[in-house]
Amino acid sequence: MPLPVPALPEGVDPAWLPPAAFRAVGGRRTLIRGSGPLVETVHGEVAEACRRFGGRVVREARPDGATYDLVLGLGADDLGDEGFSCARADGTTTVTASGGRGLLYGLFHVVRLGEAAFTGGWARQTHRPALDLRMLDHWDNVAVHPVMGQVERGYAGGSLFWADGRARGDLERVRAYGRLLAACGINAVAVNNVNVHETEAHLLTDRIHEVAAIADVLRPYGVATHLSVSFAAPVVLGGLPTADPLDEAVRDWWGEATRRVYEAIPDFGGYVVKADSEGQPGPFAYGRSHAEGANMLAAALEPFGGTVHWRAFVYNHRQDWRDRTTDRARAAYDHFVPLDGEFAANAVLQVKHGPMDFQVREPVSPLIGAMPRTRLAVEVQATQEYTGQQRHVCWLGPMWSEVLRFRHEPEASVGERARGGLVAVSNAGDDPFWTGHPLAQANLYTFGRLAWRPDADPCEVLDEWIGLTFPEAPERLSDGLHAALDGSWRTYEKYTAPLGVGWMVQPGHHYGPSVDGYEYSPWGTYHFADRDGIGVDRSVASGTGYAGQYAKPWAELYESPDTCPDELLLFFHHVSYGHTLHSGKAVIQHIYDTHFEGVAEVEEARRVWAGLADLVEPGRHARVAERYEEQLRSAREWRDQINSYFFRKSGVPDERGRRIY
Ligand code: GCV
Repeated sequence: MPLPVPALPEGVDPAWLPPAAFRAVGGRRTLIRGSGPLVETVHGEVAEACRRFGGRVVREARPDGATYDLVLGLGADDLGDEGFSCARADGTTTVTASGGRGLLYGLFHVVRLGEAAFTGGWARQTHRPALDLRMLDHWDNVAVHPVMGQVERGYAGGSLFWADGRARGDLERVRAYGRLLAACGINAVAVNNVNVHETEAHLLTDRIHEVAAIADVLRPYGVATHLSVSFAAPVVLGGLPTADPLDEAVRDWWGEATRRVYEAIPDFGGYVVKADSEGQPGPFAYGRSHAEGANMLAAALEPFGGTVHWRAFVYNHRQDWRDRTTDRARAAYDHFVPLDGEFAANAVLQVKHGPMDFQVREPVSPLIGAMPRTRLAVEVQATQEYTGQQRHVCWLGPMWSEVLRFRHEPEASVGERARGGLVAVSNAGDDPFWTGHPLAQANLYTFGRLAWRPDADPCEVLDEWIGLTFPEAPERLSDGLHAALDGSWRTYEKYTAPLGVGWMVQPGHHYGPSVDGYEYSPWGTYHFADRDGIGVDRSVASGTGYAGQYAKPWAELYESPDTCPDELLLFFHHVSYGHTLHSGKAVIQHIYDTHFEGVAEVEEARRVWAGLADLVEPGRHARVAERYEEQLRSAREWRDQINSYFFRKSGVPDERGRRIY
């Protein structure tokens, strides 16, 4: 039976799958070959498109030798469960996959191509994902947390999965979410926050049926379900006196708990663990290493084919700001590199892309280049905690692409080293536009496509998103959308913390400027500005030694302010305000100029958007226009606070005499 396409609740935006995106497919005669649950999903998609656009779909070829415009079928090839091939000859476009997921991805490929899929003839092309795991981590709480709310760092309403303290009874919207994820290639979702509070801990045991209900609706879209678990679960849930990973009773407890999870969810993906991090329990309490902790969970998951994603975000969050010897940027490398080669085959070390915490500009984490004998997953943040909280337009495709193409050493890019997958903290919620800011949908889509092909050109992905989301857009609209998004990350960088130094946000919620907000705090995130200069000396020669965690040539390049790239200068060095950048500008003048430019760029983007009012549905246009007002207000606030702060510290006037307070 074909699986019906999910019905979107009234008022919910179809995002990058509006019915019109299926026009080319829906007007054709299609033959679908093969059987299995995901083939039924493919059938349902094509049947719905045909219903709208007048085509026909059949499952068995007619005996009279009828021809088809499109044949989607299972067949033997060497492209794995997720790959597919396609070709066009004699008026027929043929998509072949050896697995159901491959067939579904093949269908969405044809949808993306639109009319081009049915034009001319073309030789067989093959497609398969570069990374096996393309996952979203939801920082969703089941019960509303008194400080963090329903979704930690969520800017798109409540949780898609949880409401009123339990899994939603109506999961049709989650089904629609799974469909959107499949259409951009995402194949796994962790459904709860990595900060596992007590209510959420129970999802592992007595509340596993709620997770199973979510898994049931994601499965037909090829999306596997993962769960964040508490390292202390044997104590909190099992009543054991210890969670020591080498204790036999603890190991047995995890073995049994995991067996029950698989009883409920046979294709369960595995666990995500935040241990010894920002107050979460972990193996350090028992004098055990993180490899010992991760391997205990890996052993429990191994008989069932599951994986543990063990996060490397381990650092001292109770630092004394007076202590200049501790450098948070060093922490993940210092903790984990000595453990390289000790992790089990089904333990994946999940590393944030930068050494700190998803700032608008950070160097690529040196850890990613330093653990050749460990499966690594790289984690990025689609939810815009530090990049404007979905009130600002900040399309992160270019940043992620830079990270994925970065080579610690010539042999392999980050995209190639991420053998354990690419993971994003999701930016989606129950908001009618899914992501709060309608244009932030582009981040979710781009993440999926870059996880499929880390070397893809992000600008092409952006245009793909525009083409799907606005299938009938005249050129003026697609150009306007492209202009609003492309470059928005650099604009955001210009009007916020300068030259890679990071933070300067308001403590706690992290929105808006507060230059010294974290300067005297325990979090290890300092800029050290004084009357003479600014920045963190992370050189080996005179600083914390962090630059030495890289291989050559980066260690040498970052070591000296003369060779360090401008955009990371203050991350690696403390320099005077008069220090001349490679651009030829003094640091202080760069700060002034970029802050004025950043605001001017937001003004221009707002103007472009206003000019598109006749081409965008009123609701979407108004939502974006409203957010541009806030972005502009906030960007001006950033500009004026940052410029005034550094003018007051340095006493150096703007050489162009602009208004500074
Ligand atoms: C889920 C940052 C965020 C936290 C988040 C943490 C993490 O510190 O501010 O909200 O916790 O990263 O990645 O675990």
